[in-house]
Amino acid sequence: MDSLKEIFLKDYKQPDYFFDTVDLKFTLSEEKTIVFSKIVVYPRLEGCSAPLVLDGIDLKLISLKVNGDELKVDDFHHDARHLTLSAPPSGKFTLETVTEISPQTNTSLEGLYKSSGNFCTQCEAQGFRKITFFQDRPDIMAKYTCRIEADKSLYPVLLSNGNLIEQGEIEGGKHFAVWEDPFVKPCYLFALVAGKLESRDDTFITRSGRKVLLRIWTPVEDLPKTAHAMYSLKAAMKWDEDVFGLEYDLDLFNIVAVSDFNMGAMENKSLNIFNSEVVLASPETATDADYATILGVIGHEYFHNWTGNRVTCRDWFQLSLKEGLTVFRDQEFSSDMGSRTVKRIADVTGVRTYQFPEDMGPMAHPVRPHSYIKMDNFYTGKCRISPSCIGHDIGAEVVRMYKTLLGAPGFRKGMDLYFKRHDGQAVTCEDFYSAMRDANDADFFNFLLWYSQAGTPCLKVVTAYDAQAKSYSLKFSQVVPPTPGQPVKEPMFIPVAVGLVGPNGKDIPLSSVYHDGKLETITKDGQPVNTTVLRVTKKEEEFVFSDIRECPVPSILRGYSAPIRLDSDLTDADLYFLLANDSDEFNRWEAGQVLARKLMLSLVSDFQKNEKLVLNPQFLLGVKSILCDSSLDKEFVAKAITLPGEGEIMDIMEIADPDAVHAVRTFIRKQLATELRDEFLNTVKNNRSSEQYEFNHTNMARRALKNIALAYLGSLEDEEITELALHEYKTATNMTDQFASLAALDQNPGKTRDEVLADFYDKWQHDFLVVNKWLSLQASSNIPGNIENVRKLLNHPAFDIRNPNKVYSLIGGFCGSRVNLHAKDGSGYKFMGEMVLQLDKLNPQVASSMVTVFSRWKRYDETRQNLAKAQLEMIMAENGLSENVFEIVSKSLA
Ligand code: 0A1
Ligand code: ZN
Repeated sequence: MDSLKEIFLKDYKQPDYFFDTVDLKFTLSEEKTIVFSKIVVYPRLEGCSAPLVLDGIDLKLISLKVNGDELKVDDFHHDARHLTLSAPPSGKFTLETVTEISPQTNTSLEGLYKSSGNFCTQCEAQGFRKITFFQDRPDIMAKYTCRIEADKSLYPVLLSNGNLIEQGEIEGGKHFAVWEDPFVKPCYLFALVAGKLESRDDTFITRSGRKVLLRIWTPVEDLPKTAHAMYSLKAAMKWDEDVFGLEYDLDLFNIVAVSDFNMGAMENKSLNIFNSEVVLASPETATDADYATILGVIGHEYFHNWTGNRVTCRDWFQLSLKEGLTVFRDQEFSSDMGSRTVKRIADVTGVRTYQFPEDMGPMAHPVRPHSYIKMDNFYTGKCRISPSCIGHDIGAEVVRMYKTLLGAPGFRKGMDLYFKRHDGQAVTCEDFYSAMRDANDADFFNFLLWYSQAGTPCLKVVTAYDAQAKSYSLKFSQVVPPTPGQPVKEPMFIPVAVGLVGPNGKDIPLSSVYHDGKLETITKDGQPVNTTVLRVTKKEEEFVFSDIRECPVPSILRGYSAPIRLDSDLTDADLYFLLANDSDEFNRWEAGQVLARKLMLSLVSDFQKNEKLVLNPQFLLGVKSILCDSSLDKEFVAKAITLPGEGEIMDIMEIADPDAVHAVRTFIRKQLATELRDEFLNTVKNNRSSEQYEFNHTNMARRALKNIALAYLGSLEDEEITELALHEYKTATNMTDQFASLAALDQNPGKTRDEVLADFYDKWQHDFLVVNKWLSLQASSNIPGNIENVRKLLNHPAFDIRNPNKVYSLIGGFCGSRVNLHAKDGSGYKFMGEMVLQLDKLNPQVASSMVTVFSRWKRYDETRQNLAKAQLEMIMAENGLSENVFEIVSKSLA
């Protein structure tokens, strides 16, 4: 692996040559595809004599012409990665190449490839270089045309970006289509689709009266499952106009669903390509969670049209410029379409489950990395093990902090200025920062550190009430832990939203705070506020509220106003008080989570000392009061009674102990189910679906509550409960309820479990998305020794190692069981090692997402460390390892 090159942000140089127009022609056939490209090239500076270096991987060069003349062998150099023209003509010139590629054998699913008989492309981040020779970097923005020629009966539909300007027949049963994109774009937004597809059509009238044709393309049998995606698209278009004044800019918007796709979806200009998992839904086959994901991902890709496409990234280090911002926008969209609190809880859970662990491992990197070997590895978060999430959670949190600091109107002003300044450009995170700052004349102090410093800041707070002075003080101290390459950190600018809750459970109005030797007024429009945002910027710092007549309980970091770990001195009594009273619903939930984390950690320590586990009765009462509070939103209740995940607890332990954490979480769940059996039974009975499935918050919340109650009950090995779950399974009228009852039954090994799993497969074997749920449920089972079952499933006809969704379901699903993945006999690690090597030969992106399970091996005990390290070394020793896997394994072993 000596050819590996680490690329550094500090080495960024503007290109010597720009591209003006790019005319592409594809002749698609069964054996090979020929790509003709004609590019108008011009130098950035007059008189430039630099070589022109084009990227190209797995391309067969057939012809190379400059200004119409074939180049002589001495005038260019071609190796496995580049085509270099040593002395291009001065001034503007045309460059024509003809290349041959083989989409049929492309299992990496980047570049041009085939999925279920159809041609499709994936070019982000650096897949375009697998299609033709090009300066494959996002600051090369050009206008494209694309002519596609293919057999008409096999590929009746031919799509690319922009507008269809010509189409017709060619001899030999072939046909063609020519597409023209009027907007400049980087090559990563290029797309082509050719295949047998049908579309669901609809229209959207923009606020300026433009009529846009909306088309969602799928194989004909899937068309009925595209209604929700179309609803989501129209809702997203309307939302972006209402909230950001952003209108769609072409007369046509295409979405194509494909079944083989490495990630969730891709925002190619006017031709979004989606993993079918995040498009197709019907009440019978998709769960509420699937419906919500589809809404978010359709919104996300659509929103990229402005944040990513019209304004794009200068280089891949700026990825968060488009992803952080667009994830933030899709989070806001989903919040406005459903429950803001519940969405916030889900997003923060995502940050804790996927981002924080990464921050603690060898791949820890700032929001804007300083270097990479393979850019694909920086698409982080859950997106790397499941298409249902986009990742970039921390980038989105950084964008959210601008909004927290500026308020919604100030944030909108910043967005308006950003587009005014940069439409049609490839820019940097600083450009976004400057637009936010300049539009508001804001002082952001050292906020830019959020882009350059890695690691999750830990903020400690010590509180004190002075009854005599009637003042309340919050003393903050912050530490940013060291990460690879960044041993010493500076203090960060942390916006901390704070409210003080009085003994009556109501917020105390706040009008001033003493800080840094000054008394600052914190009123809004002359009125006291219930929540204020403190600007914590130093290593140690104190804020004192005056005129506080009774001792309050502070509600700190309301709405999770910064992506940090908070360590406060609040007592259990304070936390129970907040759980019952906080006006900030997010912090109400958070108080419960902090209590649960404390409880779980103390039980883990009992477990490790072989002491008897006993559930704190106050915790039980807390759960009971939330469960039985009919004034609360049902989905909020469902979230509030869900214990933190096993991973989250392992992350806060000195040495992660998967067995202890699993035993403790199982114990608490069983205890709660035993003690609150009647309450859970009533919850199930009172929240059954009687009406037709509808995607709305009230109905989804009811199902969420019913199903979490069922899940708790399912933890009891008890005949009555098994009967109940079986009844729910048999009478379910939608997948949400059916799958939840299956999952409840799945917890206990035995005949009923086996029968119901077999029944489910029988029913759904024709539907690959439902079958994936079935694979994933079994794979993630905590039943001891489940590895054997997973190995068996590798040979099941439903599994195919070439399909990323199936890999994420079965192999990724297996990683969901911490006890089996980290089994002390090493069987889980051995399995994953084997799988990574097999996958790497086929699809390096998918392989590298799987190999991340090893990256935090140093967090475990010595036995596990040795077992995991042995697998990493075994992978490292493999010949021909991809850059993707190499980067993660080498950094893990370093
Ligand atoms: N830009 C896409 C995510 C994506 C990234 C990389 C991919 O291939 C390596 C594919 C998709 C989005 O925002 O959804
Ligand atoms: Zn995105």
